[in-house]
Amino acid sequence: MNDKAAEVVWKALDRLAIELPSWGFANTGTRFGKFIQPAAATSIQEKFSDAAQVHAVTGACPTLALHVQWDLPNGLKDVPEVERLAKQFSIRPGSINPNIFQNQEYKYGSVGNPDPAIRRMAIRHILDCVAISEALGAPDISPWFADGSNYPGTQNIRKRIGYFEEGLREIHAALKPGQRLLLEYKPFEPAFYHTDIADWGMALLLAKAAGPQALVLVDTGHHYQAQNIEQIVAWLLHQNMMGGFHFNDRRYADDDLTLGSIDPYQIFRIFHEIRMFEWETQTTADIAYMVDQSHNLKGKIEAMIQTVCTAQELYARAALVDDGSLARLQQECSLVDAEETLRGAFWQDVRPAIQEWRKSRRLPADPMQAFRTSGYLERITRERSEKNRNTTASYA
Ligand code: RM4
Ligand code: MN
Ligand code: MN
Repeated sequence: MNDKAAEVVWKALDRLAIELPSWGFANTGTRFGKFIQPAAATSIQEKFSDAAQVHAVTGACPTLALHVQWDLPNGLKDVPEVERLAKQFSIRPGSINPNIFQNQEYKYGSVGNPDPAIRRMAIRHILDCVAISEALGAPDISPWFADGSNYPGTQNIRKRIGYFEEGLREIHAALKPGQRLLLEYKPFEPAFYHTDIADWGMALLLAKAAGPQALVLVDTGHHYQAQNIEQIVAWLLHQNMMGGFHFNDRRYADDDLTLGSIDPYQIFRIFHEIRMFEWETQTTADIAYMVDQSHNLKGKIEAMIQTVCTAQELYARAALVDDGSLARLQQECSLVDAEETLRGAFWQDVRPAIQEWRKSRRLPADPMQAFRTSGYLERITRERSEKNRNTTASYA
């Protein structure tokens, strides 16, 4: 790779920040049970501590996404504790994720529930999250709605759209300048007949109905097979409605597998769509790049390091696409050459340039190895295994 290309890689990496999910460090499982890991985090302090390890070796993860019910069970009252941990571990709180899917009350939905009292409960919780976001100076509130139904005829879909419009409008009205409401969509699971926000079109229309600070969040695992995700991203960019990503990979459904483990070319194409947009418009897209993965078999911290390194590699490769020539080739309809411009960048080995970038930023050249030799994993395994042994793994 020549110096000019290496410079492009360095510049790209300098601007790529990836947010880690607090829940990615905790014990998680499948719908059949949890696999308990002796080193898994069971407190917010441990989650901050683990995230700080990933940031220490990659330099790319300054923020931690929080799930309010799991990480701030007492709501606003827990803000000082979170601030203390953020300071202690030099990791800022990231997106604030309401939980409107776990309580028994949400059996038939949250903001889309036919019962006004339950809709109120859900809206109140999200309003609390808006207040938490403000208090923490973490501007993105990122709700995922599990709302939907399992059988035809059992719910009035249009009525529920109305409930969502109304509820989201009220929530939007509580936003302060700078705060953003990122609406995530998902086609199915846990609902298997209809999901109230099933795709990007529904999320987009609801965001528009809510107000200008509402945008769409794309979770890469929340699509049907073969859906062209970069096209969705292109549309959202074109509409100035692209708010953030939840990165993960999948083969079948919402598998939450490691980013790029199944289809790295897709993530590359998504990154390139964003870079091309920025190049054409000479603007910077304000997109929150977040990871939403749960590794029940891989070691959690290692899996996160692997994820971040993969994201950096794919982002760097996307940066190597010569957008000027690509634009010209597209205009001329030089199909093979245009495709080769894209594909050629994808096949570049950016790893040596990334290593050099790491060294120049006083980061370990090999983050995984640095983590493995740090002794951190051995220490937390010792400290946490007793507590984890007592964790329930079964459904019953
Ligand atoms: C959902 C969705 C949300 C995440 C929950 C735990 O499938 O991806 O973003 O918060 O899982
Ligand atoms: Mn998600
Ligand atoms: Mn998901």
